[in-house]
Amino acid sequence: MSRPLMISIPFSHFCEKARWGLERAGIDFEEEGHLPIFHVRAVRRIGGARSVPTLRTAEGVLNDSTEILLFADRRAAAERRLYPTEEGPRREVLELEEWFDTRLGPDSRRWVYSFVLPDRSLLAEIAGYGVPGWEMKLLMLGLPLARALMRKGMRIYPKQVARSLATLHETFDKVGERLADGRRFLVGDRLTAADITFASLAAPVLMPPEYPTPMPAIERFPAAIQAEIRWFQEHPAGRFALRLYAEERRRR
Ligand SMILES: N[C@@H](CCC(=O)N[C@@H](CS)C(=O)NCC(=O)O)C(=O)O
Repeated sequence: MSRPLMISIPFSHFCEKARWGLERAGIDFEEEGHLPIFHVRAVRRIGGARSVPTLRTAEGVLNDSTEILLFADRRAAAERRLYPTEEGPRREVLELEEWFDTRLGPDSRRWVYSFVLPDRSLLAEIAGYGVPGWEMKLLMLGLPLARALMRKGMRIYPKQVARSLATLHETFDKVGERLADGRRFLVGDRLTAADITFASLAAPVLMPPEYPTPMPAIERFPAAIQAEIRWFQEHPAGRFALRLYAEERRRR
């Protein structure tokens, strides 16, 4: 079979997590990008369920970013592995990954969409990269409907957005506490899936310059949002994720 095919929403942070893991592990794969809503048809076409990233491999279809990282890990050379082989540290990495996947990922997405979704030109700038032009045209034509569907799907409502922002602060504080002893990585002395997951799922609130799809200049946002982004960027956990992007995020 040909090389693995990843269906993505290119700017999605869960897709970035999978992309980073696959690239880090040295897996040669193809990426097919779509806009939200349009991704569903592409995912179904390769036998997936609904969400992205979805990876078609010779062994079957993987419908979850952690499954994709585990797949990449099994094929990686020893020095590129994403999970420790020792039982204790491996469990620790998987637990951190699960925590970031279930809290940080949805929280950062909800908070960022709350100010990007209403702004047509910001949305076009962020979402238009690496997707068919006709999808972008249709999305812009049907923007009120698309916004309503996305708000409902991700529960982007004021109360939920405020709660997500508070939880983001707590998550950063907890990660910061873990890093307070000066460690370079979350588990052990080398990059693991826990680091990749934290950095990529935190990226929407940090806007690292190395993120593979365009990030708007933060001056584009209202002052209160800029202040929040600076808080994240200057937090020890934020500085940690930005360092990982600067030092470890090498593109193919
Ligand atoms: N647990 C999943 C979550 C992935 C996820 O939430 N993907 C979003 C994009 S960021 C998505 O596909 N949302 C649209 C949908 O579910 O149809 C994973 O780790 O892969």
